[in-house]
Amino acid sequence: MKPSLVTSLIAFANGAYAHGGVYSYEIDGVHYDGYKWFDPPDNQTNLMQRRWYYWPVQDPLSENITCNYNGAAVPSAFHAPVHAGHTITANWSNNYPFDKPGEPFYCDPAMTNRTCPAGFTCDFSCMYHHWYHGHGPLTAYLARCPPSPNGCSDANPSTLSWFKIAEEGLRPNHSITDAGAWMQGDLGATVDHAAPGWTVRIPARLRAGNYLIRHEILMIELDPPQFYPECAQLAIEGDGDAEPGQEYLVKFPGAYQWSDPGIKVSGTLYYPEGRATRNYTVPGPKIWTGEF
Ligand SMILES: [Cu+2]
Repeated sequence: MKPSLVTSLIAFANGAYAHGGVYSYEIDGVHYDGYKWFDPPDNQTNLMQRRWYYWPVQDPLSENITCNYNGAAVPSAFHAPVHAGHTITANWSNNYPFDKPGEPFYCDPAMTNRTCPAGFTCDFSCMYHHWYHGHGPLTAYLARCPPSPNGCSDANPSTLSWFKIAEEGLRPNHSITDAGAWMQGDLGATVDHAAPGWTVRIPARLRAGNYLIRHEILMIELDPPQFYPECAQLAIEGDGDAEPGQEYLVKFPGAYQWSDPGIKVSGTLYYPEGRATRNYTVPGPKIWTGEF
């Protein structure tokens, strides 16, 4: 990393409220709440998502790169059903302290104090605001869990073999600093609080079973970069028999290095060499779709 006064000041300004993660999923029209990092895990049942914390992982070699801080299974072994070939949408939010666009509204980030300013309703919906960052790729991975009566909730995600099923990198004819260059920026749309999520397809021929899905936002505006990995349990159905070959499989940590071009570029966006960058290589392995 290259410490500088400029990036330190930006990092400070983009404080705790500028972070977040996946708060819910949609599969075939069904909404699934995610894990609420600000509520005790034992109060939360029927969750597909593993535990997470809103603060970004800032080291691609960290154990936390796999499934976030304390990416432990939740008390229930619930796996959301999804048919191979169908889609799953992840919905990101940050913790930015505004209740309505333009209206300052404070929510204690630890939610230890839920009192609110007069005239506001304070529940955890005050946490649900649009993704704050706009530079860097989105990726989605799957990993098959070993056979177990509890499915993936017994699995240690860092021992699993992950394969990438989707990515959204730099859009054509953009430099990495452009507004609109990244789908990540779309997640921050502020129309009636209706920011879009990101929808990915489960490979149609994938062998059925219990899988973890790992969504990741990588924010490259600052140095060090910010990784937001989130894992969730899926029961994938179907009669396919396809599985990715070894060349598609990676471990987390292990899949990323500081020297990966798509990571190394972090923090250069506002310097001449970075501003001119019009090619971006998304970190990680090539995508496996299961198609021939
Ligand atoms: Cu952030």
